[in-house]
Amino acid sequence: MAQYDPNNIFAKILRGELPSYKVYEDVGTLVFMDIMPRSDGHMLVIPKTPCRNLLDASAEQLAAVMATAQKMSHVAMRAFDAQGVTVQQFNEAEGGQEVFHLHFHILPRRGGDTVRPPG
Ligand code: DGP
Repeated sequence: MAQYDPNNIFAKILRGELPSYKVYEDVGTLVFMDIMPRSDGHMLVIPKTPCRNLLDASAEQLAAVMATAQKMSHVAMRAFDAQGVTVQQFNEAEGGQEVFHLHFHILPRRGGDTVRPPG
């Protein structure tokens, strides 16, 4: 597997070098709105420390990211008026990953909707 690239887009967002619409932050994680939302309220949860994807994540990073993903799922239900939540995560280009900093997609869902495919 390739090395972590510190110049990936999400690392730049973490360093404040690129703008983002932040919705939540704690000591280990950051949450911001996806620039190409596939459902209304599409959020991304990332660890603040370098991690390419699930394959090189530490137990601490996973615990922090999953705890935040659960919080944001509740946010999706309440603030984004969802009736359900889809959580997605992709690993390596062949697995559908486009940005190589670990992230979980939080997709608020409503009755009768469809999640648009990535890309
Ligand atoms: P993937 O690596 O396939 O799990 O998806 C990457 C996601 O990141 C995709 O839904 C679009 C989003 N994205 C790409 N560039 C930016 C950006 O500059 N800002 C934000 N907020 N989201 C981005």
